[in-house]
Amino acid sequence: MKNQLRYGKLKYISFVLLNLLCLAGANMLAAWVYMNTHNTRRHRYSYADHWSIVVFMLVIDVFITIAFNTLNRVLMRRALKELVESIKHVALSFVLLALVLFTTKLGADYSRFTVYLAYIIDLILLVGTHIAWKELLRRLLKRGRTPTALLMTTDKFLDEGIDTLTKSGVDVRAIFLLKAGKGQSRDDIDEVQTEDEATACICWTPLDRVYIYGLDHQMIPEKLKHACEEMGVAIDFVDFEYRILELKTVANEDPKYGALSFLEGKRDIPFPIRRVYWITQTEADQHRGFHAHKQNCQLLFCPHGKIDIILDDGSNEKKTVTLDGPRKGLLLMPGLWREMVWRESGSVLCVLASEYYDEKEYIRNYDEFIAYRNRETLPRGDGMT
Ligand code: T46
Repeated sequence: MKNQLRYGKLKYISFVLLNLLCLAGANMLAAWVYMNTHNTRRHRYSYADHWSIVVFMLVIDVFITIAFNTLNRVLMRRALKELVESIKHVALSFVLLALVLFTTKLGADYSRFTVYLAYIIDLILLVGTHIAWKELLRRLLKRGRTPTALLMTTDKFLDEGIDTLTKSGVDVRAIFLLKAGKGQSRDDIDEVQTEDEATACICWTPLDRVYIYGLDHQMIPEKLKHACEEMGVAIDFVDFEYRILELKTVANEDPKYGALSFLEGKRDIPFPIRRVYWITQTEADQHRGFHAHKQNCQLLFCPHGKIDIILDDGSNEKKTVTLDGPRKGLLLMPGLWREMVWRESGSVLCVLASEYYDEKEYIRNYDEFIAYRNRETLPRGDGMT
């Protein structure tokens, strides 16, 4: 995250300055009100004291802002949270100032009324300007720029994801990579590795969108979703309908010992595995399937034999993927109509699924499927790739 702090500090400074402005303005107003309502005691009012208190208040404000970090995640705070944080901020600085005022001679000369009033006005200005400024700052940071994005993907689909987004005119500012071991990464784009880093990136970087590529929605961390919601950053899926995967295989030097293929949870499968099932003892030329899933993501493979998977996205064009060995996997996202044809008797079809079995999640009628495709904005790019 090379650039994250740069943006962060900039935004942070703008809020520190706002705080100071609010406090200075509040103090002026309070003094003005005081002078116009306490004419008889005007002679007791010392400008020198006034200014020393103003300076003191401002120093306290900077101290609170930095030391107690009251502006932490200020861009993420909603109105109510903003109010609570501002009350905390004002109360703290009031207590600090009160401690000094009431133990020095200043307390006698300078009206406490002015101090109370200054803090009340400060609180109102603080909440009002912060809320307005947050919105304005977000707009200013986004104005006239190429749309910027954080791309969440796995290292398997990284280059593909960046290419797809770049071609559509999106500037990929950062990547949140779910790494499969050593994995690839990119030197030219900042990389976040933890949920916290990704959340911070959303708060501090002027992003327009988070794009998810090749991952199921269940892989998006709650924290990230929440941050996007708070920051008004949309989450979009740039996805594919299916992918043919080469499954990791360890072949023995002596072929008579065979080969071992394997799949590893998050590393190879972009969804949480909730179910595993397999179809056996099917005779050649038998057809199964004829349905689509609304939510279920799957990884299909055929460790033994040969099976054709015919995929239909509701357009006229159908695609056939032949699973004919243990090294080949087919990653299927929801929303595709499929038909399986057994090309060899006894071929075995194994499936890893993201959902528990739920008949309501199936679409088994083709007309319904077409209506579903037309109705639903599927969370992915257009068509089968
Ligand atoms: C898919 C293709 C590749 C269960 O009770 N639990 C289960 O987990 C599954 C998968 C099925 N069933 C029942 C439902 C039916 O009464 O088993 C029966 C046969 O299922 P279905 O006709 O859906 O089988 P296929 O071969 O047409 O489809 C299966 C999967 O259902 C489907 O998700 O994508 O394999």
